[in-house]
Amino acid sequence: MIENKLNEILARRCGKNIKDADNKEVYYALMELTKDYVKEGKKNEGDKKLYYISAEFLIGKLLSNNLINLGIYEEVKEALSKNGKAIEAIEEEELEPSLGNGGLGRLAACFLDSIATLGLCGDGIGLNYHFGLFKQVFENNKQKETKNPWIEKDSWLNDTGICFTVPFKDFSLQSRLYDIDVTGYENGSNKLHLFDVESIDESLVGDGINFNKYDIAKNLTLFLYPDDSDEAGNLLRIYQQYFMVCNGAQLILKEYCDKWGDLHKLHEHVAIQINDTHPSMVIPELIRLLMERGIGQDEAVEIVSKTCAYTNHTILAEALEKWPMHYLEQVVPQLVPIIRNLDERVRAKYQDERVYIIDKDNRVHMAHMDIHYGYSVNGVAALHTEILEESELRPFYDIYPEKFNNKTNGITFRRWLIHCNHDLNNYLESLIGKGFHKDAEELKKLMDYKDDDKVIDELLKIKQGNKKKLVSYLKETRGLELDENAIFDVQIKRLHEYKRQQMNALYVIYKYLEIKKGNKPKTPINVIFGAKAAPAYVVAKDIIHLILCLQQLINNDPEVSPYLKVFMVENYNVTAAEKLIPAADISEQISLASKEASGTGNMKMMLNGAVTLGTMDGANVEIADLVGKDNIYIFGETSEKVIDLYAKSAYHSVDYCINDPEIKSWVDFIVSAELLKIGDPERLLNLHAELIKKDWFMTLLDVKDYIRVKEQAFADYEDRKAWGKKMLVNTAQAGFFSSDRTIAQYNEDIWHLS
Ligand code: 26Q
Repeated sequence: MIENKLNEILARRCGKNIKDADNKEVYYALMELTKDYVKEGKKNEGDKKLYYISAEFLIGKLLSNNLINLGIYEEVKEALSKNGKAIEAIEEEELEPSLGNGGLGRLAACFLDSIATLGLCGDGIGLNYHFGLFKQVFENNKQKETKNPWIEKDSWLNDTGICFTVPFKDFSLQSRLYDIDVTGYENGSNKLHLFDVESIDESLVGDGINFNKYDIAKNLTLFLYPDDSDEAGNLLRIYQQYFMVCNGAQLILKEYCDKWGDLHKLHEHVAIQINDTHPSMVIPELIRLLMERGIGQDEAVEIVSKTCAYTNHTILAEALEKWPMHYLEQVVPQLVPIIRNLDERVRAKYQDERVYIIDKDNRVHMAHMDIHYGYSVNGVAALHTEILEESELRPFYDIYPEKFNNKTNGITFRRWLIHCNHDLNNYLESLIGKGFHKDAEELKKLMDYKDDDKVIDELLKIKQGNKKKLVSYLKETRGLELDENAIFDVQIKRLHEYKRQQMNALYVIYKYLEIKKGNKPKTPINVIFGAKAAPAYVVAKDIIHLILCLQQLINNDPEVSPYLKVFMVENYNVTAAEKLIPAADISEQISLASKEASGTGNMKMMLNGAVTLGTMDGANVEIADLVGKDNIYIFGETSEKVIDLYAKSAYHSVDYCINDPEIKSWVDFIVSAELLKIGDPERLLNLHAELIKKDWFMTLLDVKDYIRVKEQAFADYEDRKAWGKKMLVNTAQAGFFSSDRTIAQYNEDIWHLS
């Protein structure tokens, strides 16, 4: 059946059949087949519709995910293999759309999957970045950014023909809407709406990622913004944000009017979830558009306030968007009187300047606008929401306790288990049936097998198989030579000081020195990193440099490399994550307590049977609760202690160096003769000084406890049976972290879709 269809499509497209066509031709044909299935299939509908508006949707490759959700993966795989083609080879042909930085963008993608899977009527709204996030290459042990194209002649984008006009201060732009189908797992489909600029010009971009930042009409959707800091970059970000929300608001009103008509009742049929503050201008923009359509300002404010809900993803002060008013005046003067009016309403009611929208330096606090003029404010893990309520957003919580709620993040098991770990998924199905695909809590049935040696053995075998596959993948794609019999210790996430990759690097130094002293580990250790640094984030780039220098030093040292190796995986992205996660033994989640809002990589690794080594931060706290202390390795100071240290300015990293010769020896190794010979002395000296003089995220506070607990984890790994049991418990308890649960809660508490 599918074989015939595929042959028909190929015959029409290139006059070939499956056997004769090349992998790329088969890939395109499968894309067409997928789109046909969606066209003929069920669309999710309802009396109320959700719009999840986000500057990032880190969707990853779509082919296999769609085939799984449409229920035709196995049939396609068979049809291909009958004709001498491997589905894995076809998957390789797809370019990954990197339309997100990291956690927040990937969360949005998992949410779309779950919204469709639950049969809810909800679409995504975002931007069609032509190059997405930069591609990372390593040169001279440093990160270099290059462009990362993903749109080909044929792609998942469907041109809708829908165009809007977006007014800026001195000119207007025409937009064009492209849709990507979002398939639900054995359910109906929704859409991801990505807006582009009609006049975009890809030829503005050369080899790197530089381009003329001032030619807005040609450059607006070329790149996704990493957190950059120069003025032209910031302005471009505001152009992007307004372009997104102006188009989004027009689309929402158009769809609403086509179906319902009476704008006074918008909030009864529409919910808008604002993904962090990047889309916050949708609030004044919607008010503006409602007023243009004849609704009075008071009522417009009220309608919008009953329509919009806000999710906070960070408590790092520097990541909370505060735009100077003169930026907004330069880009979108039409919003300025509306924002001033919203601020005046706040000032008329509250005398506390901490809750004003416009501060005394004339900067607009986007989050404050969301909280006052949205009906829900949520954090993304229990601890994170608690910190928002008790400290970061305390004055707002005092005013609006009823708006605050927690929605602990989740991940879609379709991608992060069924697709990325076929062997584990098949084995789980054979033990507990397929129920967990739709009801993730059914994974708990696995607990019945926790003392079953045969099951434990099989889980260990599957992990070993995944390690073997990762070894070949990294050899082929990155030229890395991992040891398949080593412990795979994995830290994969954006590079940021608060995530403390530098602490892991200090462990590597400690272990290197131990091995040199003759203290060799029983089982070799592969310390694996994957991380991109924002191009303008100097310390983050210095940390990458340190790790790459350690990789060169250690992996080429015949005395040490049989016991310890370091790997920094170039261009870590969703595709790489899908290979790394099933192979991980230890999941490094070592952020400074209170700083990681949730984390979602922690959930992915847990589900795939890795054991967490982490601080009591973000969703780690909930993981610890679920698996119990025997099945997780926790270390480090608590968030209370950390918050207190900040409040009292009582942390001085230099004291740790002076008072503890061991810590000093590890830190000083960064500027040892060995490393200075390999690396760039200026960069290594800079990082060394940073750690001793600043260490804003308190690496040295926790490094000793980290090393102690990590050594314990490695020691425990030796008892294979006991370790296998920990793996089983982690997978069994991961059901809570299905994004189906998260979305069901968003719907129950916030969206109220039928
Ligand atoms: C801001 C201003 C200018 C340019 C860029 C930005 C910017 C871009 C992206 C600021 C923040 C982000 C991304 C934040 C993010 O990914 N946060 C993560 O969200 C996850 C999903 O909730 C959490 O699991 C992580 O803990 C959190 O760090």
